[in-house]
Amino acid sequence: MTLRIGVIGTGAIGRDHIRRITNDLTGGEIVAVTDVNAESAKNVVSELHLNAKIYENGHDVIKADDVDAIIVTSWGPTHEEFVLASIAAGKPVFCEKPLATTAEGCKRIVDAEVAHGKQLVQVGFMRRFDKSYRQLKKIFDEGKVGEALVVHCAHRNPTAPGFSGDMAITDSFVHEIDVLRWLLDDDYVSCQVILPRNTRFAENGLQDPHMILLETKKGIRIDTEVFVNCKYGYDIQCQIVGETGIANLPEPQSVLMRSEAKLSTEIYVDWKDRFIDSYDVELQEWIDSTVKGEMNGPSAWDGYVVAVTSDACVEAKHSGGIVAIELPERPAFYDQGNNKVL
Ligand code: NAI
Ligand code: NAD
Ligand code: ISE
Repeated sequence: MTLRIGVIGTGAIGRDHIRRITNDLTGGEIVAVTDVNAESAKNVVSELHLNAKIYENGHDVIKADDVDAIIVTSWGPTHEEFVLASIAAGKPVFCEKPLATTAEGCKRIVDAEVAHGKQLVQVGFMRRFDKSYRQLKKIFDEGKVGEALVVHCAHRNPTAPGFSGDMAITDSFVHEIDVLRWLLDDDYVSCQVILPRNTRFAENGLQDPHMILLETKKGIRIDTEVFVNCKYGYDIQCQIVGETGIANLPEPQSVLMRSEAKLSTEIYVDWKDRFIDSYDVELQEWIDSTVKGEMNGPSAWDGYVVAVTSDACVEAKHSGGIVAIELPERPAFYDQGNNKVL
């Protein structure tokens, strides 16, 4: 069976997901698209030679009889509305992060999904599908470095066009929030944000970099440098310090060069390239499991936990204090997936 997919939002990542489903993956076909910028939707249909209908708005895509499943890649503030409408229509929905821009919005989605009675929502946290993170998790789960004590991370973008306010946390650091609780099989209890000297390259009054400290239930301490105008490249680092050893996230594969009196390897500059394989695996697994009637990736609950943690980090940034991260019990409904965290 081919999964007939409708896409809401044909910007940077929407277009990229449409391209991969159309050209690289199997089992899915884009049959409907929409974008508030009608020109953008039209362009993607003609440039990628899609046999897809262009709709006036997201709700018409969700309602269309020939659409089996939805991908939401519009701007963050629109996600909640489209995910809730997909649940109301009983259709599986893959939503790019954030699930909603507030924790309350994510909770409304969790409540709607639980009331519906079947898991329909997957959130676009693609690092869980990344080969290097999966290798690191395997080593850790096999006990090769013992129990984790400390984790050091870095999330660096060369530039951050369009970033303002707290987006380094709400748009970038959210990936660490998701992937680290999956990696360590733990949840967070508190956070603190330390603001170092600001780079002169930060625009729009942005603080950059941030040092974000998280403490987990098991007592693991995580420090992450989030530096979104680092200039030199797109660089994601993660090191687990365990009781008996250290495990590092593998560097992306690239040719080791000896040239011009230098021994060097390339560093990516774009998240699209660094995680290109992960997005492929993520969407292929989503198509395959959706066709089987399953939902195995990051859930609405995971999206909610990220939002609660991200809100606490924003509060900690502005207060300068240590902020508790408090979550309600996870509904038993979410035990059935294979992506359990705690
Ligand atoms: P973008 O700005 O390039 O694209 C967003 C698109 O949504 C635009 O074309 C806009 O016209 C459209 N749009 C906005 N409101 C709409 C509405 N109500 N109905 C239909 N279309 C609407 O943004 P980008 O970079 O593609 O990001 C989109 C989403 O993907 C964001 O939520 C972002 O956080 C997420 N994202 C996830 C990444 C990941 O690594 N998982 C990477 C980049 C973005
Ligand atoms: P973008 O601005 O390039 O694209 C967003 C698109 O949504 C635009 O084309 C816009 O016109 C459209 N849009 C906005 N409101 C809409 C609406 N109501 N109906 C239909 N279309 C609407 O942004 P982007 O970089 O593609 O990011 C989109 C989403 O993807 C964001 O939520 C972002 O956080 C997420 N994202 C995730 C990753 C990741 O690594 N997982 C990477 C990039 C972006
Ligand atoms: C972007 O929106 C993403 O989601 C990327 O994965 C992330 O690494 C980057 O920092 C964000 O700007």
